[in-house]
Amino acid sequence: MAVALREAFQTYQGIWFGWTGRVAAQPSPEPRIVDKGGMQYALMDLTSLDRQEYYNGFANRALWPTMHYRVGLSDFSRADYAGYLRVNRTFARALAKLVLPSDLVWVHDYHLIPLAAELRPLGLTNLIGYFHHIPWPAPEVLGTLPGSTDILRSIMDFNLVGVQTERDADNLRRALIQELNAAPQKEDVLDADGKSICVKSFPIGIDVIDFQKVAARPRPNRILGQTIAGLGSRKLIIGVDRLDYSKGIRQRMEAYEHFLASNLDQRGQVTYLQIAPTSRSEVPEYETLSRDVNETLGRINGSLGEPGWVPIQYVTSSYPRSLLAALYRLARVALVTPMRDGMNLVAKEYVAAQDPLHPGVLILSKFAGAAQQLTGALIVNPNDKLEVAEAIRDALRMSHKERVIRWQSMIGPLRDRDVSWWATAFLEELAAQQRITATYPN
Ligand code: GDG
Repeated sequence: MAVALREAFQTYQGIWFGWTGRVAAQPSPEPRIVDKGGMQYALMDLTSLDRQEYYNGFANRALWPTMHYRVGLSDFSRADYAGYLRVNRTFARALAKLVLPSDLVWVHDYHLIPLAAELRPLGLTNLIGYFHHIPWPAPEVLGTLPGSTDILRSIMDFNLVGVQTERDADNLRRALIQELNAAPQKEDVLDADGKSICVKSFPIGIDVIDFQKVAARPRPNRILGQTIAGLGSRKLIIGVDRLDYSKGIRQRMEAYEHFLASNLDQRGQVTYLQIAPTSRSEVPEYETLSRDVNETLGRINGSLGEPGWVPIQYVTSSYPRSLLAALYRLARVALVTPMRDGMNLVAKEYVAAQDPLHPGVLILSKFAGAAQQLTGALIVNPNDKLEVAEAIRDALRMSHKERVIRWQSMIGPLRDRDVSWWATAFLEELAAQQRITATYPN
């Protein structure tokens, strides 16, 4: 996402406003202005209580699981929710001083849903857009989260809400109609509480040309050399995900185990490399996940491995982008099987990184937003281990001709809807909205 936004900033002038990711005992209420790499940043620290309640708490332990349909993992607390609102208010007060009357304000992701509702009472009538990077769940699922009606009410203070897929847009529109009695108007516009909002899908893309270049000419790297040497004639299967329960890493390992159990001739012939950089390690559910994945990994490698062959290679450190691109290109198969995902950029990066003459095969979950666009992938239900195991077998056996046809069907649409298309489409749509005229009480 950061790569995508940096791209947008090269085209449009702007200030990037946000949290430094750091905590301070007494953070300044004024943002620190930093110029770096041709961009201007306005950055704020938070207190450790803010980080606990706002970031680790409501955003990552309540909103994130609910939005990913994991209602059972969602842990709502009123204190966390109050912290979420408090930090959004702090951000709004600092940001309001930087915004000029003609500026467009583009807000990103679920940490900042109430930001427009906090900015409006400060007198901002600017066009404010919000892009939601993660899934927007069905209204019945969102409705399980306490505070969700307030969240929907605060959404109405944006002029434009962008989501990844038409499925997400439909879910949000239905929630606004059901919970706020919103009235649908022309073309994706709904009215409620005397306000108007446009809800539309803008599938995020990647910088396809740059990724192709990097993959074709990677920087020399020790790990790449070792991987190539270690593979020998074996085929490589790759998975790349933040270590997150939404990504289905444990389930994927079990599907691969199924594949090895039902295709004995493949033992020793393939290697599955899972790159899973640790994330949100302060959130207890992520600790549990890490333990589960390690146990599954140990069991599979212990029971199926042989001297000289480890079925699954697993790394939790983050690799440089150039190495990642080269590994994608080396892999005959990519396993991208999230249980839910707004889009999933790894799927797009894998396709972009392939050698056009010898492309690999993408196995993609039907619950990733990317499945709406990448129809040349083998589309699977990640809950069905047998189906995923069969897809692995089919991908490894797939003829050269079919691999090329499938890849060609995906690369064109990826190029047409790259990251520049995404940023431009969103900003043009935002600029085309009508400014609000209502005044808000202070
Ligand atoms: C959210 C939504 C939506 C991963 N490991 C390494 C590394 N990565 C990079 C990948 C990719 C990015 O991180 C992950 O993007 P995803 O889209 O797969 O997933 P989230 O982080 O959950 O992102 C998602 C996205 O926002 C954008 O809207 O698609 O649905 O959940 O770019 O390459 N990069 C490097 N080393 C690693 O080890 N350099």
